[in-house]
Amino acid sequence: MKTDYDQQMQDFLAKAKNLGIKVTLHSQEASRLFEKPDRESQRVSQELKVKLFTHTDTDGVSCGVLGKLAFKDNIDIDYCSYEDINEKVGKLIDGYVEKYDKIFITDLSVNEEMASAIEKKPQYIKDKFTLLDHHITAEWLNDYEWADVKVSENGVAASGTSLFYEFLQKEGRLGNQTGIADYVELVRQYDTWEWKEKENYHAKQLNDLFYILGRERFVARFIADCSPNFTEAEQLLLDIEQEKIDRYIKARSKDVMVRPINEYTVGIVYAEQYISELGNALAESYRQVDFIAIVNMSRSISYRTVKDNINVGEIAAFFGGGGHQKAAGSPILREIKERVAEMVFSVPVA
Ligand SMILES: [Mn+2]
Repeated sequence: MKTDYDQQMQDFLAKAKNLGIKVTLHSQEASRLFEKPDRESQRVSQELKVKLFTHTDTDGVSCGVLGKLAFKDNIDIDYCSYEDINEKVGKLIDGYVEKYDKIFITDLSVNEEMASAIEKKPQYIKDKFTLLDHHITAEWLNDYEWADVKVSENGVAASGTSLFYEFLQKEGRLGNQTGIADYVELVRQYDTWEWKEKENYHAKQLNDLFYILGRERFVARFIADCSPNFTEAEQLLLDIEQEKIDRYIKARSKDVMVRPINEYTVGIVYAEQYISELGNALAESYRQVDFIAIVNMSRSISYRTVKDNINVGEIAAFFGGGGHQKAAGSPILREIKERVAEMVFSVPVA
């Protein structure tokens, strides 16, 4: 892969030679321009400047870990939600796309408007993009050459991290770091909720550890050692956390409002923490509802169901979001937050 600059230089040198002009090159520059193609591609791969847009959950952030392992300091990572991904990608393509050789979007997707904005760019810019997602609501993106959306592979449910891992492996960009395959598999099992069926609590605890450590510490921990075997200190933190989770679920369970939404009966609850765990626990205990909607006013709405005839991905899509059949999410618009704030203070409570 030649850069535009290299091509221009080589054209210039060829012209100069034809005209009989002697051009003296700095030796480093000369060897760089006249390297054999295989060495050249090695050089480019080392210097490749990479941008990654990825999701903010354990699966998305683990794509960040893999990106760091593969590209070291040459990767800039932007953790995004469904609310800001399009704006961020838009800013990149209109402003600083030239800065990067490769742009990944993992574990979440752009909307139609942004997809066609990418598609309208010249081929060399489109070629920089690789979108890897596993959400069924993003399958339409497979019409684009630069997108690869796979919900499952060979009958195994995929996750953002498992897709990115496979991609990087194929490209030969990862070494064989101890435990990396185990780490990726646990992230996949958690994200696809397969851990539940397999009763693989290690996967669940890895996700808990992500929330305990926070994004920066989690990334640093797994870059340094991607083995998912917990240290003694990590295990203690996890035990303390589990006690907190159990208490939180018990308290939130008492606050569920059962309401009709469209043709469904829904259990609605306000909560900000332990969303997946809470959603699952409530869906298990409120058997009379079709699904659980967890409203986190400061962020978004999460949908969970344990019923096979309900597809919360479709319901979330109806409210401007997306996701899977049993777990999905949609944003809360600023306008709605403002309306709720007005309502909260419109009725004085004696
Ligand atoms: Mn995911």
